[in-house]
Amino acid sequence: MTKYAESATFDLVCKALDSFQIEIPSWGFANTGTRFGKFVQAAAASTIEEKFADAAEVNRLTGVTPTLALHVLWDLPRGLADVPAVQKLERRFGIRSGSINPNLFQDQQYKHGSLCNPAAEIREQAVAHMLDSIEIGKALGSRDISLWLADGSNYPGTQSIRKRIGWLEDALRVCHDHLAPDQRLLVEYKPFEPAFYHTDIADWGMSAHLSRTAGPQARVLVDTGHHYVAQNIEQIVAWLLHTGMLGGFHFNDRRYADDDLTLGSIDPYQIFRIFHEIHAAAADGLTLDVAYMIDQSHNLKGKMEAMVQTVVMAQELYLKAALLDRERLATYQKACDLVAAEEHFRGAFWNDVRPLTRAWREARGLPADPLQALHESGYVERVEAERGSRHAAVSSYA
Ligand SMILES: [Mn+2]
Repeated sequence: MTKYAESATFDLVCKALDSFQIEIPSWGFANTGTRFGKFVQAAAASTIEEKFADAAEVNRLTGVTPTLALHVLWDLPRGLADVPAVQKLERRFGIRSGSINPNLFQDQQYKHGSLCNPAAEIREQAVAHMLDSIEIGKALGSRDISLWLADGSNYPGTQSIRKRIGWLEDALRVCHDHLAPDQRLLVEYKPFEPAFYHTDIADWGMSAHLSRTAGPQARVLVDTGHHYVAQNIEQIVAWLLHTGMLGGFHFNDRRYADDDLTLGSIDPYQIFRIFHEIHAAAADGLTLDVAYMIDQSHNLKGKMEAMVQTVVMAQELYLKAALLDRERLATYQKACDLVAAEEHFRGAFWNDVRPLTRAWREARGLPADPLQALHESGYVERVEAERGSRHAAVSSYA
């Protein structure tokens, strides 16, 4: 037992960290690139089996990542027919399928949109893919269908923005009607890219509207990278909490656009401020049902290292915000004691919680330093040797 394990603070630490789980994405383990190039990593996963193996290793090291987000087209290319194989991997690796991510951006027919395409038959194909994804979710016992739409247009006047809103409302209502009672539809937004004039779901207000018109099981998904540079994301989170519309997060960091950088690598204070809003809402008695997911795909960093680093960073920032004395903060806020409030708030951010997360891991029988444990395990070198020759063969075709 460390000295921390006996303190009152440690009870709070356990309460916070025991309740914080984070979902990792299957695509975070695969080779991906930028639109300019792809630097292939020999250790990257190329099959669904390898993605499950990597996820299991991250969960073994951190103890808080029991689910793997799946991408329908990449992980279940045959749709429902692939479900039994995925279930076998779940049992073998002790990892459950997490959110199901439909793919409405890759097929050629989606050049001018999917659920918002001006052609009714293409919209129908897109809805059919959504319904397939919902059925896959039911079969796998996955609760969340996580929708990100690439739809939009590149030039003014080329599309009817309003007609596309109507098509989208209709499509999401149909999807919602097919959800099982315990399923949710999460609607993600993004201001631009790949469309550069208008994006059909550009911000949280549009997501919230579409979720409300879809039905009571739809919620907004906040991807931290999907905002303009100066946007106050914690204020958006506060609004979504207040209105009961916050469904979950895709975590990553950004400096310029949707950069897919490791969570907290550029602005850890922002993630702390977001977590503060969540802890504050919980303390005020709001009912929360928030899915924490990572959405990062690293082109340069090692996939396994980046994933473990992200989970550890998320835990540290979550804990810093959990340990903030909110009663004291409320006193300062009420008195409009600005400097005291700010100093108290940022003091919690500067609190080094790493000895506490370490003590919690030891108390839970987990490696005290997951990143170091990854290095010592030799896992990356092992899979590099196993997978490397196959990647070399694959990349020579590309
Ligand atoms: Mn995302």
